[in-house]
Amino acid sequence: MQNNNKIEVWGYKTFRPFRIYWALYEYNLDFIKYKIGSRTGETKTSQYLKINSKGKIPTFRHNNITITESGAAVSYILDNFKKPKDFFIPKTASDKAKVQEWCLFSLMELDCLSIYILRRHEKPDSLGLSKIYGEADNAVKTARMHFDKMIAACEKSVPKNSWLLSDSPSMADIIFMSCLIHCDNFRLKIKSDNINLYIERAKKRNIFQRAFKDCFNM
Ligand SMILES: N[C@@H](CCC(=O)N[C@@H](CS)C(=O)NCC(=O)O)C(=O)O
Repeated sequence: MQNNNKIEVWGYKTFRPFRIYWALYEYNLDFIKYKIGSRTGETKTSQYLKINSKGKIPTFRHNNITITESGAAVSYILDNFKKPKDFFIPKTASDKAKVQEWCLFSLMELDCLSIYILRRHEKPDSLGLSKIYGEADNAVKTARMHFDKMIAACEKSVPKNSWLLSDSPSMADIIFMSCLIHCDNFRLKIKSDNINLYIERAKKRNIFQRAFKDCFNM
């Protein structure tokens, strides 16, 4: 176990830094926040680029280790600090694989292949960055179709009354939920009552609400 001196997080107001905030709140860890935003210039300073050469948020630092992928940062937190009672850490090979399956599915199919394509190629009035990355109507259309297809594919695996793998949340819930709460921004409608109920249940968690308020400055 590591001690928890000096945990730092750069980034806020979007769903990727939120993953780290939520994990830190679950583990009841204090951290120093640098509330910098993407495309404000704050991620392009030479000082920041020395910490994160991608020029993106979030960045996580604990003592001497710096992590510039949100999923890896969450994983580090869960593995290195004292586990709270009400949090699920998989022990068996099959549970570990299931957590990974949810995380990779969310990061690849929901985040990269759906949400991020919309972010890059939607028009500015739809919160997109087509002025920077170019208009790509077909990519936008297929990203929307892909999202619907992936939601339909996973909806039966979402439990009716619990978190994804247990009665306590796990990394799978942090990564999956982070993608789901971002959909509205891009008018991605979740066409699954089961998943919408899961979202409502997850949003009721006090720790989720506190992390959300802090990350989104509410
Ligand atoms: N795979 C990275 C993605 C990070 C990322 O794309 N962050 C966005 C904001 S949430 C960003 O900084 N975008 C700025 C850019 O793409 O230039 C992670 O999950 O940490």
